[in-house]
Amino acid sequence: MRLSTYFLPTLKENPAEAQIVSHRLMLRAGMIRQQGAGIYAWLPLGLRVLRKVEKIVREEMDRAGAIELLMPTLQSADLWRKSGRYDSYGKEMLRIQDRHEREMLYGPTNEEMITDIFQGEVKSYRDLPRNLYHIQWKFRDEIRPRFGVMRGREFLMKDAYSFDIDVEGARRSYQKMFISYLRAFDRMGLKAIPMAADTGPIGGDMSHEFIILAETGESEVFCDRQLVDMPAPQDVDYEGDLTPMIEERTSLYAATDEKHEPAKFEADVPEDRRLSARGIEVGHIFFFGTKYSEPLGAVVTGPDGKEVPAQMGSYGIGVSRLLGAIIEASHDENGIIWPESVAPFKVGLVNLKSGDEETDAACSKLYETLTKSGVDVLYDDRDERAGAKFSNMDLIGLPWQLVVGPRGLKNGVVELKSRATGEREELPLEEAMTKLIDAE
Ligand code: 5CA
Repeated sequence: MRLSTYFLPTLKENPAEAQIVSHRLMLRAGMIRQQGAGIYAWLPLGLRVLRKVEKIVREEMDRAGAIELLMPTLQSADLWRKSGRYDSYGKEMLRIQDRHEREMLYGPTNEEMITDIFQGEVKSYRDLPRNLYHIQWKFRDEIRPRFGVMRGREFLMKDAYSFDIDVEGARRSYQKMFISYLRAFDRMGLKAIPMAADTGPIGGDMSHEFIILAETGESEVFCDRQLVDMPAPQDVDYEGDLTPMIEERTSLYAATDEKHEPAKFEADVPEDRRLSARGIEVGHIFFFGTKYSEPLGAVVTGPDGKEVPAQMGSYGIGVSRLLGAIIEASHDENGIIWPESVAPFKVGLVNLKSGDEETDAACSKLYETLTKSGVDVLYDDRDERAGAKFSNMDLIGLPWQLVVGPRGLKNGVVELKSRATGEREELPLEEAMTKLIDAE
């Protein structure tokens, strides 16, 4: 992408309305713009990151055997009356009437709808287990939307729903999601800490939140709670046998308890392994058994010919919130530091002297060769001061800056800078290109 024809409205000043660093940087880096309280437009740079985060989540869901579908944002009130949640959900639910005065709502979550879809199609235990998910916008009329995408009213969520014939199966489905969450967050450069949690309006018997430690975590939710200090995800061999990891994690539950009540983590974890901190909830998983399958009639015939309601769980990831969490975890005083896996572009190509024939030609060659090789490049070809280009690149946080100027070109070299470490290296042009392509 050539910056001269792109849409990247960066801001030099800190916007007054932003209280936390991720919100400030998302506004300054031209990623989002507010369109109403807790409602944001995703500008091109922000959208690219959102899509990358979404892709990682999708890949890990697929790897865990979940199947993607897409449900609508608008739902009928009648469906929610069946579960009793139309009345109990309260003011967070945005209620709408269509032209026929039919009551509708903008979905805050999809337990009712997925259970309804399931009950219409699945009749036998032979078709189980199944885990169905979608990545869709949700609306919750939060009383205090704040911190940008961190607590929005409209936000992008991945929600998955598992259906099993018995509690044992449902537990396995839950554990699969547990592991797949750790993998997904790990791939985004985040150390997520699983923590036993309340089930809130979703309901159920067992629940875990996945928390990213950050000073700016929502204090009213997380302060003074004990987080469980588990091994960092990268210490676990994901690609190999998952059994040790599952065993290690599940050893912390009251695993044989019929009711599947979560263990009192605080009590089970020795004093020296506890920590108390604030954090950001990026995921939340629930096991709720037959809470929705019973009222919505999602029954299947078991091997003995008897009908039983499906055992269900639901599994949410705050896709749009993750962008805020990643920035909270990875930035410095100059701007964002994107982990490569979610960076909007891998390389920022800085032309130190736009208009200089030789520099323009070298940059164009680099840009075209890299782009053709599948490397995402943002080429700053504008007629701007070098200093302004550098601070802009630092602000938007691309992993690599490739700096090209007339002086270096005289010696056949360009400069490659790592945003994360700040290290700079002078390299022959071809070598810089190969280095970036080979790392793909
Ligand atoms: N149905 C269940 C699981 S699919 C559910 O809705 N769970 S939830 O309420 O915990 O939401 C799932 C995730 O969405 C949360 O962990 C959080 O990361 C994200 N989320 C929830 N509310 C908001 C919000 N207002 N703004 C941004 N992200 C949010």
